[in-house]
Amino acid sequence: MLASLAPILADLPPLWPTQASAQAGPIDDLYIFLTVVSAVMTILIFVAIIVFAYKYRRRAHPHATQIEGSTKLELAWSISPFLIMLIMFVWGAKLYYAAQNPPKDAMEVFVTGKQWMWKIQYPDGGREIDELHVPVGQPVKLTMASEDVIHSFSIPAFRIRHDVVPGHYDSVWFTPTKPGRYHLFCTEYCGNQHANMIGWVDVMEPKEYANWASGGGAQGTLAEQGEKLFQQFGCSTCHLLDQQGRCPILRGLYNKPVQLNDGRTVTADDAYIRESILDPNAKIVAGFEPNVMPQFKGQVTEENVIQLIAYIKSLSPSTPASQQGVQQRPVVIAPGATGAMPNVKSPATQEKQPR
Ligand code: HEC
Ligand SMILES: [Cu+2]
Repeated sequence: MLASLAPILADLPPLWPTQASAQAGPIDDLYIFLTVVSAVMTILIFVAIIVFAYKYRRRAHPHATQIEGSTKLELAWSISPFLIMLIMFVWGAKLYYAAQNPPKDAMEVFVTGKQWMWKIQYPDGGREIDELHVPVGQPVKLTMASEDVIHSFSIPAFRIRHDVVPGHYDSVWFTPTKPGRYHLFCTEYCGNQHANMIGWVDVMEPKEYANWASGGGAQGTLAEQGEKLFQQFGCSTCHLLDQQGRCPILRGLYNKPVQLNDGRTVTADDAYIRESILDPNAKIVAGFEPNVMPQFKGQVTEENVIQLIAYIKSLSPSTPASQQGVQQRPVVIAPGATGAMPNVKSPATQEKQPR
């Protein structure tokens, strides 16, 4: 009986998937710590139940006696679990914080989840479905959007997983450490074909990767694709590149502060630009009118938005703001007069380049 089980057991995947990213080891260490603490506590509790059940059984103690509490004992079993939990909290918070903050030199890849596939876009314009190619040793940041329902992007070998919620961007990052081919899953039930929403990550040696990537996009870089869409959707008729009419100039917009007509200041990051395209009235730039820019929700796909953002990004030189001189985008100050179209401009503020 046992002998016939052996081949089945040998075929089972290992308890822990391969560790193929820089964060896999530290995450496993924490997980092992949690498991060991839970196991030890469980054993302690069960041993105590059995020992006390025997020691204080009714036959040996027909008459109940009063036991006074022990402050020392109570303090010990309150404070020690508290300290152990604190270790879990600090350890977990550290890993969580690291997971939320991709390094600045991370390579950017865009992922769109759609029933039932993962669409991948690279900055050079290349695109794939259910396949992600990355070079070993290079931090990679994924910016993820959903075209329909909630999906969840997971690469067990990298110990990463993140929900991809429609309506905004989610992101994860990792540094692959081992060349190979790893599974990529959707881990949120997202419809009847959910189980087929599976792909592969190919981690390649840098040279091999350069070879693979040299093909690039057949339709130009992501930014070039975005530029085409910018013409196609008529954005260019309103947003002139160098001349401010009824519409803000988009050159130099990326990652700069934007003053809104309600007095708030926001940063023009991916999420802000995405919202400005899909739902322009959500935030109105100070000095401009609402209801001028048409809503593009339903007309442009999440993939199109990623291309448009890449184009708008390419209009911003990546030199630090302090060196941009005249190219820097003027910050528009909200005009006091209501509805006044011409706007007062202040000289460019010397903003530090936000991360
Ligand atoms: C009919 C003219 C018009 C068209 C067409 C138009 N926009 Fe706009 N856009 C505006 C106006 C007016 C504003 C400023 C008011 C606001 O914040 O919605 C604006 C704001 C923006 C902003 C925020 C700018 C900032 O300075 O913060 C972005 C980004 C943007 N548009 C992108 C686009 C893209 C991309 C397209 C094409 C898909 C497009 N727009 C098409 C008129 C237009
Ligand atoms: Cu899914």
